Amino acid sequence: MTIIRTPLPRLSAATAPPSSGGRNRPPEQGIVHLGLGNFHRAHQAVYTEAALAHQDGEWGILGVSSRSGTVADALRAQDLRYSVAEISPAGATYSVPSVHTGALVAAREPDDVVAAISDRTTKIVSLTVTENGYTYSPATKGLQLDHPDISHDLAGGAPRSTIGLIVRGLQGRVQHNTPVTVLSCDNLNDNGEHTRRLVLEFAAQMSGSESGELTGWIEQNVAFPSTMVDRIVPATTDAHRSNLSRDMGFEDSIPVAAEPFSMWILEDNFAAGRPAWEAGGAVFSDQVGRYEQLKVRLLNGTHSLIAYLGALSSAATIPESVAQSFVERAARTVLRDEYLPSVNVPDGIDPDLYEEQLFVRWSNTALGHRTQQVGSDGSVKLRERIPEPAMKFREAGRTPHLMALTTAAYLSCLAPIDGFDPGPHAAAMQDPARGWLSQLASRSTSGAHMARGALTDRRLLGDDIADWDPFVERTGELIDVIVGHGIEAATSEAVKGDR
Ligand code: CS2
Repeated sequence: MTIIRTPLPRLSAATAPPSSGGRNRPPEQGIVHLGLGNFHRAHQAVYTEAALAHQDGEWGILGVSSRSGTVADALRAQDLRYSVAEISPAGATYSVPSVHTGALVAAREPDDVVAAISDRTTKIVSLTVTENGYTYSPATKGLQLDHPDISHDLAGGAPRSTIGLIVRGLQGRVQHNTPVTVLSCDNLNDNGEHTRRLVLEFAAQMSGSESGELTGWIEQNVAFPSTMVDRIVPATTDAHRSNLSRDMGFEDSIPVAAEPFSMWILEDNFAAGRPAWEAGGAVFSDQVGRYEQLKVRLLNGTHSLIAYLGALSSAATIPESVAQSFVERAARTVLRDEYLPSVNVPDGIDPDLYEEQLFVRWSNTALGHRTQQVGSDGSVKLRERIPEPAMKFREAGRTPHLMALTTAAYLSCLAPIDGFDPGPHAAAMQDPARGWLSQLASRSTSGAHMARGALTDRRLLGDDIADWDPFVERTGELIDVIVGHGIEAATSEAVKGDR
C-alpha cells in the first residue's frame, strides 16, 4: 500500500494561531530592531507580544538582519510569523508572536534601514548584534577606527557597521528633532553607556560641521538605557523544525527553540516611551549593572569554560559537557571562587539558588545547545567575561586558575599548537581572531610561547591581562598540560589552584 502524505501548510497569517490578547491586526511600528537572530525572536519579541496583549500601542518591530537574507526573506514569506518552542525535558510549548511589521537586510538595503531609524515614528532602536557587532577595541573600549567597516562608514558610504547605521539614522532625526532611545540588548558590561560612547565617538569622527551639531543633538535627545538580557536560545536544527511540524501541523522554516527560563532587567530611561514589557515579566530596576555583572560573569563566564572543556572532551552539547564530573567541578569552582567574589549581587538574589538554577538550565538535554555555538567568537566574548573579575585577583596578588584554564582551553580549541587535535567541535567554532591566532600557533614552540604571543597582543583581552605575567604564564603552562596530558589533567591541575 502506498501512503500518500499531504504536505503540511506553511505558517502564514491564515494558519497561525491567534495572537495572544486577541489582537487581530498587526501593530503600528515604533521599534527598529537590529539583529533578527534567534535570540531577539525568543526574547524581546516575546515580551513585546505580552506587552501588546496587555496594552495596545505603536510598538510593532521592523526587524533588520545584518548580512544574511535567510531569516528576513522567510519571515516575509510567512506573513512575518514564526514559532517559538520552549523546550525542556518535560516537553515543548509553542507560541507564534505577531509583533514584526517588516524585515530588512542591512547589507542589502542600508538606506532603508537608515531611513527607518530616522523616521519620526520610530521611538526605540534596539540591538542584538552580539559582542562582535560593536566594532570596539578591548584595549581602549573605544571605536575600532581601523576596522574596515568603520573607516568605510566614516568616509560617507552607505553604512556597513551597526554603529554607522545608527549614527546615520540619528543624523536624519536632527531635522524633525524627535527624541529616541537606543537600547542595547547584548552581553556587554554597562551596555547602555558602552553603546552611547561608541555612537558619540563615531559622530565626533565624522567630517565637517555636521559632526559638532550631531554630537550635541545626540547628547540631548537620545537615551541609552542599560539592560541585562537572559535566555538560552540555541541555533535552530532540523529536529526542532520537524518536531514543530509534528506538534503544530504547519511548516515553519525559521522556528526558534528556547529554554523556558527568561529574564530581562532594564533601566527605566526611555526618551520617547516604551512598551509595557513588564506585562511579560521584564523588570525595571536601578540595579541593572549588578544584574549584568552577575549574568555576564556567573552565567556567561562559566558557560565559556563549559563549552571549551566540553569541546576538548568530545562533548557536542553543553548538557553533555556539564554532565562530566570534572567539568561540573571546574564550573562550580570558577563560578563560586573566581566570579562570585567580584560581583555586587543584586538585592533579593540568593547566589546559591542562582547557581543551582544555572546548573539546571545548563543540563537541559532536550534543547541541545552546542559547545561549538557557545565557544564561537571567544575573542570578543572573553574580553567581557574575564579581565574585570580577574583584576580582583591581581590586586590581591593571586592567580585565578580557572580563568586561566578558560583562556588556555579557548586557545587550544581555536589555535592548537604542536600538532594537537582539538576535535571537530572546536574545529567548527567561528571566531574573527582565528586567522591571526592560527598563524601565531604555527610559530609557537610551547604553550608559554603561544600564551605570551596571544595575550600580550592587546587585541585579545586588553591591557590589564597583557601586562600580568603570572596570568600569562599560568595560561601557557595549562596549554602545555592540555597538549601533553589532555583536558581532564589540565582541569584537575587548575582546580588544585595554589594548593
Ligand atoms: C552564551 C550566551 O553563546 C554564549 O556565549 O553564553 O549566548 C548565553 O546562552 C546567553 O547569554 C544566555 O542568556
